[in-house]
Amino acid sequence: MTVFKPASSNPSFQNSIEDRLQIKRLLEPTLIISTNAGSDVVKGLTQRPKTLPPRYFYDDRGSELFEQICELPEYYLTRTETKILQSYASEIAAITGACEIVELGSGSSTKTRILLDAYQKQGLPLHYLPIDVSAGMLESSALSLLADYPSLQVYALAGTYELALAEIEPKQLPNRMICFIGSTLGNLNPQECDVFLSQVKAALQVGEYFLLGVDLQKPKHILEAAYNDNQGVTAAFNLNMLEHLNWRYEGNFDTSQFAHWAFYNELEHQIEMHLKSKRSQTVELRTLKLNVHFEPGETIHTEISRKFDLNRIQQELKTKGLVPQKVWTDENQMFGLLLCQLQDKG
Ligand code: AVJ
Repeated sequence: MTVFKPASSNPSFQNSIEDRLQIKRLLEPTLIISTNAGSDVVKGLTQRPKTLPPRYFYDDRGSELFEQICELPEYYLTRTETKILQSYASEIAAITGACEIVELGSGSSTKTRILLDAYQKQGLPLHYLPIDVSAGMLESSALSLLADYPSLQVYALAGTYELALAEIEPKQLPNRMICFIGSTLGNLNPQECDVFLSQVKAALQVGEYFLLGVDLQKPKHILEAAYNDNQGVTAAFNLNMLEHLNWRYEGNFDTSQFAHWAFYNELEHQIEMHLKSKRSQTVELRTLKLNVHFEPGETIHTEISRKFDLNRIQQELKTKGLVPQKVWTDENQMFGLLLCQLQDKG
């Protein structure tokens, strides 16, 4: 269901914010009940060890908590990637030229502003297609961007990457760049990563671009501090997933009976986040007709956050026809930004 007003037919007239905004919801609550959505939760909570998909972090509250994480002194990722973007955004705009900026997991779109500024400076048209599972976040960030960029057009999609990548509107500009920044790729295990990159490839035409931000491998103490902050914001973010399930599936998780647990798995080069049951307890999710029993100390695995090797990820992208054109990093090689071009569809 799309609700928007047709753009003004008089081009000399400055279009209002509503005229420049489209939001399409691929995740309506009714749709969720009528399809088999939630089956991922049932599957995750009935296996051993228990798991939940990380996208359940991002209800409106979770998206806000993530914004707070980005500001934490221990969480170097956002700050570092922002610096890299500030240094190279004009180069990115020069390479891609006029292009639609599709952003997966756009959140608050704060870093996107750096790109928009660069395109605007070069006199390029601004078409932005943010995709996020949090519709509230999408709407508020789109409105704030539209107020600040008078020529910006926003076509927002509320939904999962998979749904959204298959639903992107026909292109109105010569080129397209799919942006996946913030190291969200790290949430996918190697197999899911492979599937995802194939979906990106399928959504692009030869000659189009993929901008990828990845967190790089580094000493354990730095990584573990970033996921166990002193103020407990990451713990609140992890626990909020249970509140989200309570809301979405009429659950009765008591978050005071679970604890945040995050560590770096050096063998797999990944941060793992879990929620640990403080006691024996049974939780009900009414909508899903599911009762879940927890032993004391039993865990739910909520997230992996993989840390990448710049050479390896470049190789992997190449096997998908996504050939890195430019690879940038910060002075301490904490974070990497790669601009790839799709060179073959084969
Ligand atoms: C948004 C997936 C990149 O893995 O660092 C932050 C999410 N989890 N703190 C990350 C997250 C815990 C974040 N990503």
